[in-house]
Amino acid sequence: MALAPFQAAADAGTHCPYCAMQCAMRLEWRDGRPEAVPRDFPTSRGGLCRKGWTAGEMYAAARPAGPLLRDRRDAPLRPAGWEEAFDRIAAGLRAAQAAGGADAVGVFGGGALSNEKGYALGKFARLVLGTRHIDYNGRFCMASAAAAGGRAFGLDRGLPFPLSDIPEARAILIAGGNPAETLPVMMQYLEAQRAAGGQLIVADPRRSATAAMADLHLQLTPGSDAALAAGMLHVAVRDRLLDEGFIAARTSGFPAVRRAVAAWWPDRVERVAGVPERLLVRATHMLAEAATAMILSGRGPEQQSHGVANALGYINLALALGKAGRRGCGWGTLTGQGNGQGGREHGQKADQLPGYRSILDPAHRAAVAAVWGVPPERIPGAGVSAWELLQRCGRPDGIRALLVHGCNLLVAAPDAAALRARLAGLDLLVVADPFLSETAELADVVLPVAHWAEEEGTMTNLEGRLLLRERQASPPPGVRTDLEVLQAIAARLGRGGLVSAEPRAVFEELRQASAGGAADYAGITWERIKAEQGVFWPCPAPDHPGTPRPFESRFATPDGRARFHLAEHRAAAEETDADYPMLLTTGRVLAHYNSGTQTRRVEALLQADPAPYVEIHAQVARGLGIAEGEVVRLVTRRGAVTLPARLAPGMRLDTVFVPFHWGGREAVNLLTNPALDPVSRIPEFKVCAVRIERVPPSHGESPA
Ligand SMILES: Nc1nc2c(c(=O)[nH]1)N[C@H]1C(S)=C(S)[C@@H](COP(=O)(O)OP(=O)(O)OC[C@H]3O[C@@H](n4cnc5c(=O)[nH]c(N)nc54)[C@H](O)[C@@H]3O)O[C@H]1N2
Ligand SMILES: Nc1nc2c(c(=O)[nH]1)N[C@H]1C(S)=C(S)[C@@H](COP(=O)(O)OP(=O)(O)OC[C@H]3O[C@@H](n4cnc5c(=O)[nH]c(N)nc54)[C@H](O)[C@@H]3O)O[C@H]1N2
Ligand code: SF4
Ligand SMILES: [Mo]
Repeated sequence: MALAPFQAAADAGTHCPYCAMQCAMRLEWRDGRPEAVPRDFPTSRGGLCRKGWTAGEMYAAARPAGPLLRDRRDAPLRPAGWEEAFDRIAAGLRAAQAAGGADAVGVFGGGALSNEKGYALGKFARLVLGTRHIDYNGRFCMASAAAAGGRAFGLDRGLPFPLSDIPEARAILIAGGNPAETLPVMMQYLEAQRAAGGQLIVADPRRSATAAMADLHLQLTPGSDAALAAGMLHVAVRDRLLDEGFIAARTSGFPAVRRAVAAWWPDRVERVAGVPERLLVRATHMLAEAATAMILSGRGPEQQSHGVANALGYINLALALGKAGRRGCGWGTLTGQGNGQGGREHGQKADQLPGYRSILDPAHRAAVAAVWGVPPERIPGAGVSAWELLQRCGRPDGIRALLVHGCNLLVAAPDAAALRARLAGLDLLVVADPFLSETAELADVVLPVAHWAEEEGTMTNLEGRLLLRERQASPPPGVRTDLEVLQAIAARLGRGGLVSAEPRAVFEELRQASAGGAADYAGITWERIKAEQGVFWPCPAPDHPGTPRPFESRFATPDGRARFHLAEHRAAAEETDADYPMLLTTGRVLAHYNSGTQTRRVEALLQADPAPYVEIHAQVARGLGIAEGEVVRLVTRRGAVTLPARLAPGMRLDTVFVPFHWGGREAVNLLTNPALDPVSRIPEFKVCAVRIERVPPSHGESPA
């Protein structure tokens, strides 16, 4: 099922299918095979990482040639026509809602979807299905940073400055991010910063590739970021490093935070976070004494049951040092997914309407209802967060039918065994995916959809810059686009007029629906994106230049001041004990992307990292009698996984690390803790208690 080149304009380009760098590229055809070639662009500047270079090879992989359908729960998937698949879906949705009401169906989206798809999915859920139950995988990703940024600055804009400002920071603290592997093409900006004499501090329990290049590595205990940040602020107060002028002129709420951090003596921080006083003091002075500094947050501090407090702790530090709201300074979160930024703005979230509006605010509801041409009462209320939505699945009084676009739940969500049972209890599971993911394998109906280079659409990168992906290839016959799928299901349910299958028409509607909202796209056109190499939101009018630095003169709060928040350290939801004496943390490697659906289908990437493994400190391994490559069993309160050990001298003695890109019995999410942050509802992917067991040789599998 080879792809055919699409007769695109000579200057038509796209952006990488993976991370939020969205490096610029085009597909060229060599010997009939698509090959990714970098394009010049102000962000990626001609760069691509290994995943970007090999992106074209994804299309060599097998894909379903048409819909697949299961006649009974225990029957195998069989090929079906589109009409039959749509009939089955429409009948299943009607039956679920007849039995359990409008909210008996759920929709699950993702941050890989274009702005148009994310927007259309939100509208489809609210108006076509009339359900309040929609949420998306960004809840596993950016939710804590988004909540913290919104609270402190009045606006969640991942990076409140363009990447090109990074070299202007004299010091940078990266808190729990590993861009050397997760945003490799961004490293040129950090390298330029270093070349200009700037300093880099990394807070990470592992000596990650990024930590290895830092001037200072704070190797904190997983789950202790709020304590570390409070300790740094304590030192700043003690050593008179505060920017009192900035605090007075541009912030509110400092006195209470100042009182709270008084209790975070360096020796207490050392006990809780494991960072020695000497390093704590040095890091604080490095940040404070630099003329300009940035704090960049990754998923390390954010994917925790206290993820919002952790993020707010680092924001407090940036504000107290006066390192925000001016050139070369700021707290920012490194958005992960290709459209992780746009995907969290336009209504895929349970409590959100387009343009970052609230579904609970009567004025916001009225504004969006007017664009949608419905009375505001037609828009349902707020639903529940991603994990809570999944918990309701397969229960008679809960969600009976679920539509998934853009998430491989069985690999990406925590406590995967419990989740599998919930999904198996559904009356109808529909998965739209370009590939047969682990979750699609469990579905009643699989809809093969076009993706990335086969379609056009807009994405919003980690800087808040809108980008245009132009079509590079024709999708295989038998494949439809997500928008065509939504349109067809809507038509079956008698509401076809509500959703357009044309990306450009959807974007035009999104412009209107976002107008006047915080993430205002009203002034952005596809022509402008192309001519100006991206446009930064908010951009309320066609003659507005766009906003690369939204906080330069004032923050987005009503009074224009950034707000300090109490950011109390609290222990992780699960602490170590005699049965589970170590900590497990999880994350990424360079060669694979998220649930691995895409990168595990690219030969070069699979060769680079063919299978998961557990990183253990060499000394700990020696103590347990474990040799390099030997298979060990990791056991948590939720499950057990058997993996080969990699002895890593850069681990903490109390912590092991497993990448999460694999499914089946090797999925680390069989082990992780679904404890949620009270505000962001993000699960605690980054810390749980684990036991390591040696596997007697007779039971061991040979390491992959
Ligand atoms: N190669 C590759 N690149 C990707 C992705 C991918 O899957 N593969 N995914 C994309 C997506 S969706 C995202 S969200 C980003 C994620 O990008 P990152 O946030 O950079 O990635 P992670 O590996 O999840 O976590 C970063 C670091 O947090 C550390 N960490 C663990 N626990 C703690 C803690 O308690 N405190 C602190 N301070 N650090 C901790 C881990 O050791 C890890 O090195 O990457 C994007 N880019
Ligand atoms: N243990 C642990 N678990 C984690 C994390 C962690 O650090 N540790 N990180 C979490 C984070 S940050 C994230 S973002 C998630 C990511 O995990 P997932 O949500 O699973 O994300 P992906 O693997 O990027 O993509 C999911 C699916 O979308 C499909 N897809 C791609 N483009 C399209 C499209 O245009 N339309 C449709 N319909 N489908 C498409 C892909 O083929 C893939 O099967 O995992 C989370 N899970
Ligand atoms: S850095 Fe991200 S966007 Fe750029 S080529 Fe690599 S995976 Fe693609
Ligand atoms: Mo993510």
